[in-house]
Amino acid sequence: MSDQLQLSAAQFDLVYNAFSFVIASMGASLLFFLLIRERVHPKHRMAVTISTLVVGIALYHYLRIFTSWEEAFTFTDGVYVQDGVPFNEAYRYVDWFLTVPLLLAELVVVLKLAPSVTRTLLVRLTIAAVLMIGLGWPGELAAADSVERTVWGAASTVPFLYILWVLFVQLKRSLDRQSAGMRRLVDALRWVLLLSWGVYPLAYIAPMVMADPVAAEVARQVGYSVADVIAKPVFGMLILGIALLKSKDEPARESDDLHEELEAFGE
Ligand code: RET
Repeated sequence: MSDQLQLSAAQFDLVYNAFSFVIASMGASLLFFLLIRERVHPKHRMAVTISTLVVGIALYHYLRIFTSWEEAFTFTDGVYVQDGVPFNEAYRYVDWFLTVPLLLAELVVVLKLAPSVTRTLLVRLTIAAVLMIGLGWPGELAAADSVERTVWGAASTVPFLYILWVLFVQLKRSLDRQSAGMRRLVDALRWVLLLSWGVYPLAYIAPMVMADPVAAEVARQVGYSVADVIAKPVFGMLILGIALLKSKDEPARESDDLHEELEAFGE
């Protein structure tokens, strides 16, 4: 995007530390989801498995983003000049291509709706997610004040709004059959999703609405980073909460394990 940006040490470090914070959050939640999975009834483990994959994929991408950020700048005369290898923005979009459909699948799978409803939701949400990211990408490459950035951004907003509509309007209907505790958790989940997903388009338009291109770049990187922590580990924790709540309604785990062991011996 903008070449030869000059960042103060504080601005450079803010982004650097934001990436570091994301790496720590993804790594810690990866471990946590792995350690806790035994506590979730096997019937509801799939959602937790998907959360584990999501934070694992993000951990990898943030390690690469972090290195790319370091390599893009040199420290000269007290400022960080962006004269190194171009910062690779694509890691973020590649990450979303994998993680956004997975996050949506996580949400749909944990609800345990009728198989036909689950299938339809998964297909529609995945297509919309791929369109949203694919249409946003050319705009991200375009200059801050270009018509392209506005047009691609607007095009990407269409599938984005469709996803929100499915989650808020359509899913609400299928929630009526769930328990009160579940409904509260799912409601919290949808708000966390709305609040974190809403940050992405804001980070995207930062270079278009902020006069200072350096401040805009810092806002964009920090915005995407914070949103990623809420959309992946925090969202994953709520999904885990739902899976644990549902596990309580299943037969005791010990007998289940015993049953599985007996089955393994052909009993
Ligand atoms: C773009 C382009 C501008 C318009 C819109 C966008 C939306 C992006 C979103 C991304 C969500 C990513 C998540 C990642 C977590 O793993 C592509 C920035 C609407 C909503 C949830």
